[in-house]
Amino acid sequence: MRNKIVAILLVSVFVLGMASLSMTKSLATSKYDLDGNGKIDMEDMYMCALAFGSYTGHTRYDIKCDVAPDALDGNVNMLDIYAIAAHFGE
Ligand SMILES: [Ca+2]
Ligand SMILES: [Ca+2]
Repeated sequence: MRNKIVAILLVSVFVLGMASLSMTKSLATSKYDLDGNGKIDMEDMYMCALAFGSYTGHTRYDIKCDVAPDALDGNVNMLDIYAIAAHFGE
């Protein structure tokens, strides 16, 4: 009986651990997830497309969309679209 309780406790701890691990993973934000919904999807591509061709100080410029190269270059262009597309679905 006691062994059964210990086993159940161990399984519970394991399941909780896995659950919190997967939650941490899904909540981890990526700079390519522009709208922060936890997924790099069409919404992010769309946001970047709206800012496409803009630059620092431009009315449509959105610093969140300027993801490439790693140190942002002040321009939203094909490099940024491509970087998001490369991580699409993550
Ligand atoms: Ca997103
Ligand atoms: Ca850029």
